[in-house]
Amino acid sequence: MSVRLLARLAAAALVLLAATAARADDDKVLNVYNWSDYIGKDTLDRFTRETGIKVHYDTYSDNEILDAKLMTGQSGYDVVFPSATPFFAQQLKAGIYRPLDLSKIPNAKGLDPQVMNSLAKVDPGNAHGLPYLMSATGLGYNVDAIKKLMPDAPVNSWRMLFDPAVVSKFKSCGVTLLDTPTEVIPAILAYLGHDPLEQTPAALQTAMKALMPLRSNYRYLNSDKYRSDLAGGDVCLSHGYVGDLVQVRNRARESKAADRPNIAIVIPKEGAMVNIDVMAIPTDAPHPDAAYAFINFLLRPDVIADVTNQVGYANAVPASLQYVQPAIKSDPVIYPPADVKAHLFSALPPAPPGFDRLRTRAWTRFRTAKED
Ligand code: SPD
Repeated sequence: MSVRLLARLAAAALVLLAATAARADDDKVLNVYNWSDYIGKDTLDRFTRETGIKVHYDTYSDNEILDAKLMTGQSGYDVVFPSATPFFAQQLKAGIYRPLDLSKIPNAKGLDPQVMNSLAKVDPGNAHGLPYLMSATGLGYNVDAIKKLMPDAPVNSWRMLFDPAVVSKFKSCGVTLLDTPTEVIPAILAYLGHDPLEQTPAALQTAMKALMPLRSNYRYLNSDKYRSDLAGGDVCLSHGYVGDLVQVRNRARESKAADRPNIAIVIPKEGAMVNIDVMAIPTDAPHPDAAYAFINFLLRPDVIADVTNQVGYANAVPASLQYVQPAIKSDPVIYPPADVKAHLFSALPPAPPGFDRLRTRAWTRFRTAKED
């Protein structure tokens, strides 16, 4: 063999080695897109310590933001957390998720069969997504501020947000709504005594007719900002995800400020949305093996219990309850008792064709409507 040939072979071997090393390195990376404040402070570091996989972690505050990113394709994410209905259900129809290989997620065996069954209604055989955390959507309020403005306020009812005679009393101290029609419209339909899950032009019209004149009572529509504002006493009444409101309540309790607010949380008596956020792997995920390792890690009872303890959302792993703090396990807004559960509504089905556009248009009109 000539010296030149030997040199060429050695160079080729080096290139191959470098490529293999780069690929191995690449497998040690994971890109996650999750809701904000929805994981334990040290969960990602623990995962990296145990597996050597480095996590790039981005957050969003609305299903709509995740949806837009996923539907344009090539998001670059390996694990995402859409709400089961209507978003995950709709995205499944667009074929954007990989069928899961459950042999790579052995901890999935520990998932609550009831939650799996309810998820299977939108994802037959639980083929593409597994439950992460769950919560109702309700109200958080500053007890003293509300009492001062209306001593007999109907605090356990959606009237707080949607009855003009009630919500107008709180305008001065700051009322906020989640910036998503898939939460606000079912809530106002429940308040009006309609089927909260009806998605017809007539139901939309009913909801918007009641909502539009109320616009000036809401200081803003936002799914993130209200948390620091409510905890800091800058607003007094917020529509929010109960787990997020639990974090607000904790933050206010831990505050050293003399005027720290006393925050109460309610699931309104007319009923409220409850939803499961799902872990799923996009079809074009660049690191599917790392994604499997992460989902399996999150489903370990001690790991998911730690997440529940820190973020105030219930999980679907019954064996984790032994590690969940008693105060959280027994908190009726986090793990609602049967009588409250009976009033929760879930499974807003994927919108009929054309309805989504109608709803988005109506929502944009509402969001940008002029203040009085
Ligand atoms: N900060 C975490 C928020 C998680 C909210 N889950 C959304 C449920 C939608 N119905």
